[in-house]
Formats: sequence, C-alpha cells, structure tokens
Amino acid sequence: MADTERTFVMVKPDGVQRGLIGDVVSRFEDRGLKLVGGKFMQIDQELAEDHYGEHEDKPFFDDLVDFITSGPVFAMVLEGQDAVSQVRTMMGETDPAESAPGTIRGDYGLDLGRNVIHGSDDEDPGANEREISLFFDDDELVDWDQIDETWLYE
Ligand code: IDP
Ligand code: MG
Repeated sequence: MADTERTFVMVKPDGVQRGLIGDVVSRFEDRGLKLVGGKFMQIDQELAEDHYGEHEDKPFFDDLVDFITSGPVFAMVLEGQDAVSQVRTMMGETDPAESAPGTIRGDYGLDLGRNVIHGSDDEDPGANEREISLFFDDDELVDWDQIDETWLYE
C-alpha cells in the first residue's frame, strides 16, 4: 500500500480575494484528504523569502514575494495516501494556461503569476515537511480519526 503523507497547501492571495477558499478546501475534502491543520494568515517578508528560497535567483522572485505578501492566505496541511503527489495532480500545472480543465489551476486561473494555489513539490523530497514546519508549530497540527477512513482505504 502507498504511504500516508502530509503536504503543505495554501490558497494564495488571489484565491482568497476571489472567494475561492471554500471551493478549494471542498475539493480536497471530497477527494478524501484529511485536514490536519489550517490557518488564515498574512505572510510577512521573511517567511515569504524562506518559503520561496529555491527561487531567489529567478527574475520573478521579487514579484512573487510581493504577491504572496500582498494579502491574506489560507494555509493548510492535508493528510492522506500519497497526499503530496495527489495534491499536485489536483492543482494542475504551474501555469494555469497549460492546466487541464478539472484541475484547480485549470478551472480557476489564467495567468502564471496568479495561479490560486500552492502545494508542496512532489519532486523535491522533504519539501512537504520543510514547508509544514515553516508555517505550523507541532501543536497546531491535529491527529484525529475521520469517520470515513474505513471506507476510503482498503
Ligand atoms: P509551483 O507553484 O507549481 O510549485 P514553482 O516553479 O515552484 O511552481 O514556482 C513558484 C511560483 O512562482 C509559481 O506558483 C508561480 O506563482 C511563480 N512562478 C513560477 N514561474 C514563474 C515565471 O516564469 N514567471 C512568473 N511567476 C512564476
Ligand atoms: Mg513549487
């Protein structure tokens, strides 16, 4: 059986401003992913630079940091079987214009710099744990049993 994992996911400022928090969270709940942490928050400059540190040499870095600090975000931790890659698949491609309908970016976005959602990279082992600990203290994550788990997993 595949692994139970936790992944860091965030509705970005454009998604919050457009009233998409509920829709995005619903998609993950419907899929069977379990919310184990959630926080409506404002990202400061330091956290933004840490979170996107891998992109610090890219030409879009300053705009990305400005954007992600420009308004509140909804940060969450989701748990489930292969959660990291399943969330990435549900998100679509980095560029909404290349994302298939049915994916979050393919349904809600048009522009690369306004792509609604962040999810931990599934090609960078450990990115999920690093991002979770950057945004959440251990005591903000909740271990709980969801009643439908016996029907979701074999
Ligand atoms: P990801 O969000 O799909 O993991 P990354 O390559 O990690 O994509 O890039 C982080 C974020 O930086 C993207 O979600 C997007 O908002 C922004 N970004 C990535 N590439 C570009 C670009 O070429 N121009 C402008 N913004 C970009
Ligand atoms: Mg990324």
